[in-house]
Amino acid sequence: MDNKFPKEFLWGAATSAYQVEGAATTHGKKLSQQDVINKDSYEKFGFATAEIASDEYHHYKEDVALMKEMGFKAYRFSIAWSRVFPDGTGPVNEEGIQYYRDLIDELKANDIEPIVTLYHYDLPMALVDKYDGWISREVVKDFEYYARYVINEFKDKVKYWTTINEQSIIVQFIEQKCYIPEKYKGNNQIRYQINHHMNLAHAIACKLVHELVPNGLVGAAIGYAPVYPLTSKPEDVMAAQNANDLHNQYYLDIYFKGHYTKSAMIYLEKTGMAPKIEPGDMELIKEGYSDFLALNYYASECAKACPEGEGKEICFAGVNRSGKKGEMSGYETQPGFFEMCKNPNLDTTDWDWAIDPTGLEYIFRDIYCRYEKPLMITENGLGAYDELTEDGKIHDEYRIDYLRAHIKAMKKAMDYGVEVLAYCPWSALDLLSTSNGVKKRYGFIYVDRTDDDPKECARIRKDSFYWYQKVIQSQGTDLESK
Ligand code: BGP
Repeated sequence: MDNKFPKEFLWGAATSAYQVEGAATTHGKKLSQQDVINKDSYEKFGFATAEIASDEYHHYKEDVALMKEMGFKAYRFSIAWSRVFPDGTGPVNEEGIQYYRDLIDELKANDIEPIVTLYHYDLPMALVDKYDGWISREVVKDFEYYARYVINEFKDKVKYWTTINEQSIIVQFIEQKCYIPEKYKGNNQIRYQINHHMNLAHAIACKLVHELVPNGLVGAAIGYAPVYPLTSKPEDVMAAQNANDLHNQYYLDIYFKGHYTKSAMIYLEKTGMAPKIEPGDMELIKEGYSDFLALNYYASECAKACPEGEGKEICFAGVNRSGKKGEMSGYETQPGFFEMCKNPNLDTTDWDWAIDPTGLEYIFRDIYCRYEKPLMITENGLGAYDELTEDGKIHDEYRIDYLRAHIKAMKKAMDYGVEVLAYCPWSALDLLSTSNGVKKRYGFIYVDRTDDDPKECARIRKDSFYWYQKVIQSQGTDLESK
């Protein structure tokens, strides 16, 4: 077996707009729902806001130079809708679109392939104010307006497009990912309604790429955690299948087969959470086929049986805000279907995410064998506390261990025939976490700031920076040197 990854393999890393850019309300940009949600997290938990984030807006040239130094072949990032169309629709913000032209040109000049995500959680707040955002079907036509403009603008420079980031995670963590007006709080049906609108938007974006971009390739970026049964008791195995159907299959079937997974839909109908589907919707979804699947893989999950009639109520995923192991606020429960739980066989991060490289090999094998479409990793990484030592270094051995194990798992899957186009771990540089501020770090590049103090956001190469440089230089054969 050849040890090397294919020559054309796209080594890189990922970020998203609101988590790195900053300049949240300057240069013509107006608020996105994430700017508002993160301001609230700052007030409640003391986490940094998105106002400055990693200040990539002002550091992008330096960041691209660092990516080049690491040897990147690709950079996966997202475009902020509210930077391009500050009001969601209407006139374009020239300065905003120019920022992305400059970023893409800078990447191309450095032979780094842009992998562009159209939507990464940051709906323009104007559309929330206008019609409650993704809850309303009206958003679909505004998304089309935005997507058409952006795809058309970059059709000659961007080949790889991902549509909507992590619909499955949006459903789970609805209030973190979407601004939900007070009157809808506690209404679980809107989770699946929002997702249905996103499926329409996803299909439209796929069609637009196929129509406008010569040789363009498009797919969704799914947050994918395989669900294992807690034990080999048949009831637990069945619960894991139910959880897989609702968390994973429900999305894959839309992207690749153009329909909703029956078992999951029947459960949603039974519990009053099913989306309203209008005539023509499913036809549109079928037409918006995907060329590949982008996977964001961090962890696997675990489920056990949850018999009906034991007094349990429907609840969705918990979150660990403290960054102390074991302080997860709860686990999703779908009575009669499944209950999520901790996997006793796996170690976790400080935020209780199970560390499971084999899970990556498992999902690659499983998904590829079922759909036979190329896959790419658009996120994978370890959220950790990093320490900047007195001599200006960051010894993030733990991150290297995590990434090394996942690259090995990916290679094993490839050796068994899985077609993988790219590995873009999370994240190129430190950024604002979706749920834990900036103290939970993921980057190869350290950004010198804290939750309270943005300082100058100076960039510092971590040990993992030099390690990844060698990985790329050696086409994935040298995973050991530092
Ligand atoms: C994914 C998101 C990213 C990201 C990452 C890590 O779900 O697509 O935006 O931040 O998870 O999550 P967190 O920031 O909560 O640690």
